[in-house]
Amino acid sequence: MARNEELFNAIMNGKRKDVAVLVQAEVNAGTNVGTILMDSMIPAMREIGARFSRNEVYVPEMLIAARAMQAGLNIIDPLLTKSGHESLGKVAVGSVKGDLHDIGKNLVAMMVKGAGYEIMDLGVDCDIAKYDEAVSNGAQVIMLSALLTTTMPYMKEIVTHFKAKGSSVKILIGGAPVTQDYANEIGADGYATDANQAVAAVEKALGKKS
Ligand code: B1M
Repeated sequence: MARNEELFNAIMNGKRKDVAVLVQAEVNAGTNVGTILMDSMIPAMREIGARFSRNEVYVPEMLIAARAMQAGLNIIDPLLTKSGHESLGKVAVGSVKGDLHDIGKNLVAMMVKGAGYEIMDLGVDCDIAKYDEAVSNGAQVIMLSALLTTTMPYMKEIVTHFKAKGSSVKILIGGAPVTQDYANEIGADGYATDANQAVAAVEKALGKKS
């Protein structure tokens, strides 16, 4: 599908209600939700970030764009969720301490949930105690999201913490500045560039697929 310019601009301009209407219209027209996300919605977030880097927009504009994006994701969320299936496993997901970005984390949570896993959404600004609690409550995998170069190092602290405890929990990491090399460096069990790959990483970590 070509980019839906109206939807792209509505996200960029933070028009929450318009975004909801436009996403619903695409869904009603039978457009694949992945296509809506990849062709129009995620590019809008990238563009707002690029404009922020060029000092053309500031934090408030990024914030209202994020809220508009979330309004669209709220429509997509139930469509991705499989119903009537037994959970394939328990997965906790959170943005690490100091990081308030949650759009990518929410998207990852939706896709993993849609693939049949039970999601424990820990929210943003998660310290080690939060992940610890999730593991005590049965999480077999924890997914760490970081969007800032300044919050990435906390991922290493989390991995070190669980390794020192001898925990069997699988730790997967992701987020815009995170790389496979970084995952290798800190000893994480896996890395994913996007929400689709995150599903594959969970399946691999739990031995559901080779
Ligand atoms: Co912020 N911000 N922001 N921001 N923000 C970025 C990240 C930035 C790149 C913008 C820029 O300069 N171009 C920059 C970071 C620079 C850096 O660290 N190198 C930045 C900055 C600097 C900041 C502040 C410091 C600004 C300030 O206050 N001066 C501040 C920090 C706040 C904090 O966290 N403590 C800040 C604040 C904010 C808002 C609150 C205004 C808002 C967030 C609102 C919200 O999330 N509810 C915001 C936004 C919206 C952005 C941008 C524009 C968009 C992020 C986004 O939603 N992307 C962003 C620019 C950009 O990313 N190009 C930017 C869309 C989303 C679908 O993609 O999150 O990458 P993403 O997630 C992807 C993958 O990364 C992956 O899958 C997702 C789906 O495909 N993924 C995982 C993510 N997590 C994963 C976990 C996994 C696996 C995959 O686990 C296994």
